[in-house]
Amino acid sequence: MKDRVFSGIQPSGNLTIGNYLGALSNFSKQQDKYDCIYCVVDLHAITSGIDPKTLHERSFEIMALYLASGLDPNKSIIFYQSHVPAHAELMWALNVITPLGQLQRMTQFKAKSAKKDEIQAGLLNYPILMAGDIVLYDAKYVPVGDDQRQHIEFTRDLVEKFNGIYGETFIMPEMLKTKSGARIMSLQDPTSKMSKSDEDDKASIFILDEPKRIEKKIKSAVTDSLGNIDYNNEQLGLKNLINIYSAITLKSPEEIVSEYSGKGYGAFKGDLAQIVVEALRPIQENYKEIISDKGELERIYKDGADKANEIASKKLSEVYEKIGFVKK
Ligand code: AQP
Repeated sequence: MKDRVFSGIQPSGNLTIGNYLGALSNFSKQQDKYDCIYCVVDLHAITSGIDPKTLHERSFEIMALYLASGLDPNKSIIFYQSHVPAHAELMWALNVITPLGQLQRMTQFKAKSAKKDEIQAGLLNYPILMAGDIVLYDAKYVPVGDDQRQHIEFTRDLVEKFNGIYGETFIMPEMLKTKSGARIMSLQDPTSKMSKSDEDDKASIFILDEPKRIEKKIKSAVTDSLGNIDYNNEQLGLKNLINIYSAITLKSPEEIVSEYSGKGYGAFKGDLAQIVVEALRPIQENYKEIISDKGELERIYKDGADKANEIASKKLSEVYEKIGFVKK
């Protein structure tokens, strides 16, 4: 039997190349080796306070992008999280054993709650929902970007805790590392990560951005006044651009630095823009075709939900039995 892979992306905004390089581009690569389950995590997305119309549109967009980037519904299970009730149900069972202090120490919670006047419990409990997503399917590997490392560690802690209280129930998951898994930073502030919910449009390159827009954003990306191509922590803006270049071409930062040594930022940025445009072109073309056939899209996600429900409801019954709930 193949090991299982699980991952998901929130429909909380337009997908960025951070989402693409950190997560999505790795999804389809796992399909032949593993038993893959990919979810559009819409329950997570509502922690961002997204309005219903935008959530609805983004949910279709991400499903279409999953397929456009090469996910094959005959090989992988692809579905919406809200179509499988066991996600929310398992979360409750995990919620009651999670220490509050651990949730309050999570970096993502601290960063997101710092921007809010009123902090909702959903934002705090987000990592529990994520842990449940993973363990519900006995996933061994989780392909996520580097920014999610802490959430995977949290999931591992929770597995240990649950298994310790109720006996061996969940598999210990691991982050699936890939070559292009670097953390991509904002083009306008290279100290914060590129995020789909960033309000500054120039901070992110979106997968569906037109070529001219991509060129413009890369040209206006923040660099420095040193003017020499180098890879170090004094030139964080440039370092981030080199990471993007490296993640797409799989050339090492050292190779890239030596290729551009003596050339200005303009030449480097021009080439990078072309590399990004060409990497996204096939996905954008596939996307246009897929999104125009909503009927087929619906058939795919409904079929995915049926398959996911079958696996998830069995696991939830096992969990409920371990906890001591009376069987119905
Ligand atoms: N900047 C990034 N670099 C590398 N990987 C990234 N990911 C996100 N941003 C980067 C990876 O993309 C997947 C998307 O996960 P998500 O949508 O569940 O949540 P997220 O990490 O919170 O993504 P965003 O774009 O920052 O969304 P918002 O703005 O809504 O919070 C994950 O695998 C993540 O590692």
